[in-house]
Amino acid sequence: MKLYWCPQTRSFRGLWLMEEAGRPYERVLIDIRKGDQNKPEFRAINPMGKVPALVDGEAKVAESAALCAYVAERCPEAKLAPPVGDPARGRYLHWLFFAAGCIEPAYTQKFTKLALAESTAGWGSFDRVVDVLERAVQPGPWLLGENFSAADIMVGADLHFGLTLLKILPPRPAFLAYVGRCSERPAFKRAMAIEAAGA
Ligand SMILES: N[C@@H](CCC(=O)N[C@@H](CS)C(=O)NCC(=O)O)C(=O)O
Repeated sequence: MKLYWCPQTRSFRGLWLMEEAGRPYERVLIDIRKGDQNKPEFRAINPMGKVPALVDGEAKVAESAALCAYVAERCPEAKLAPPVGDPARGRYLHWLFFAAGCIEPAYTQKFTKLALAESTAGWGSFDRVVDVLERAVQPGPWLLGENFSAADIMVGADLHFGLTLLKILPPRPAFLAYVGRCSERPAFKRAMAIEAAGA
């Protein structure tokens, strides 16, 4: 598998994912600060011209949550997703989609101070998303209980960057504890080291 990435971007999720998956993979640097994402070769992989993206033989995948779902299926030995038929799969999919569909737009709304009716915005409001996340990560250790999953990569990365780089999340104890558990994972540490070396 080839991961197309760029340091200090959302492609950290892809790095963490591949490190959790544990299979050998190739990293291809797409320097979005130099415009690599606009080259036709990369647009053929992700027409949006955004990282991360993944190529696996004939398969092309973009969107971080889709990468998570794809790699979890592709590498079942890493146990990054409950198997089909397991009731835990419901909540797994819920949190995977929640990260893309609710956390990201809630952050954007907070940054832009965009006023929207809660019933109209698909994510309700920033405060509603934050409260729901707090209840989700509180019991721990992971979103699905004892089993870490690719949903923790999506939600964990958003909470980590929400607390650190973006400083947009209130530092509630449940968030600090959950992000602390995420950042203690060896795969997270390896992904951070790759980021640091690439930056
Ligand atoms: N929805 C995408 C977002 C990816 C994204 O926005 N990547 C940014 C970097 S953080 C990017 O590649 N920007 C380059 C550009 O738009 O030209 C995902 O979740 O993977």
